[in-house]
Amino acid sequence: MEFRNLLLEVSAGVAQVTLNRPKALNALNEEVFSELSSCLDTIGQDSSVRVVILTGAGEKAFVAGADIAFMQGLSALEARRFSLMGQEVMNRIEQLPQPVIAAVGGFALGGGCELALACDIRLASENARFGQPEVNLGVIPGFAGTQRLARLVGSGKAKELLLTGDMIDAREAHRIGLVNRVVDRAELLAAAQEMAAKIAAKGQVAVRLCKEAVNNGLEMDLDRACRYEADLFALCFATADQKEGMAAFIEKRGANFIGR
Ligand code: DAK
Repeated sequence: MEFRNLLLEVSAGVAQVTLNRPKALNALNEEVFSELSSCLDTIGQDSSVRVVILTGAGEKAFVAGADIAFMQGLSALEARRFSLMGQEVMNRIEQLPQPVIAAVGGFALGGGCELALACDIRLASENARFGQPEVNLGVIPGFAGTQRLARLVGSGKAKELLLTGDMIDAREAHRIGLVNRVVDRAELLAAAQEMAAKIAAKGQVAVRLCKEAVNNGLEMDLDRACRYEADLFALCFATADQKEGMAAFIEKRGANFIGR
């Protein structure tokens, strides 16, 4: 598939999606959201894709936020439409059957931080910077940042970042749980590919159900969530992967999962 603002490469079951507007630090506008939406549609329906990596082109930024030049002249109704488009893309990432790893090299600000938050796992390079600077522009985050950030790092830290607009570096992001791991800039994509390959080698039904269990379970009380987990666990026993995985363990060999 060809896009103006994205690069999509699929290899060995891993789709790498690169936001490709480096001159604007990969800022998000309607065209980018529309392309991301079709790209995610294609990936979601492609069962050969087991894991997705989302990253930004250039050395400086993952995504420096929503495109301020684009937003500057929006009417309230257009702003609402833009916000809903962005939220739809973020939700689609969260609900994509495959796990999504954000490889964050450089700035992840505003909508860029929100995009990383919608992913399942965040790897950051040493030079990564995170923040929700919307208050500096007289607005609040519009792509669910107030919600996902608070759920991930707790309301106290989230409010500090949201109210001050301060940027934090990769080490601090790691310390507060916003980032899973910090690596050298030169190692970022290799680290993401290595993690993706590790996940891609597992039973794919189980991988997808894990993502679903965590995402949906977090919206439930613990009793209901545990019963939900039991249902998904039971579902695994209807798959060839469960039979293969357990047989391989008993027979002391590597499992050969087929994703069914
Ligand atoms: N939008 C558009 N262009 C951007 C941009 C952005 N967010 N960030 C950077 N650029 C452009 C710069 O304008 C510059 O373009 P040229 O001048 O070269 O044409 C180029 O990228 C390089 O940027 P700098 O020259 O500024 O580079 P520096 O290294 O000096 O600074 C920086 C890097 C990331 C610290 C700085 O560029 C910066 O502060 N950028 C803005 C970061 C920011 O404020 N991000 C949050 C954006 S607001 C809502 C919907 C959505 C949102 C909110 C509400 N509703 C509808 C309710 C979301 C809001 C946001 O994400």
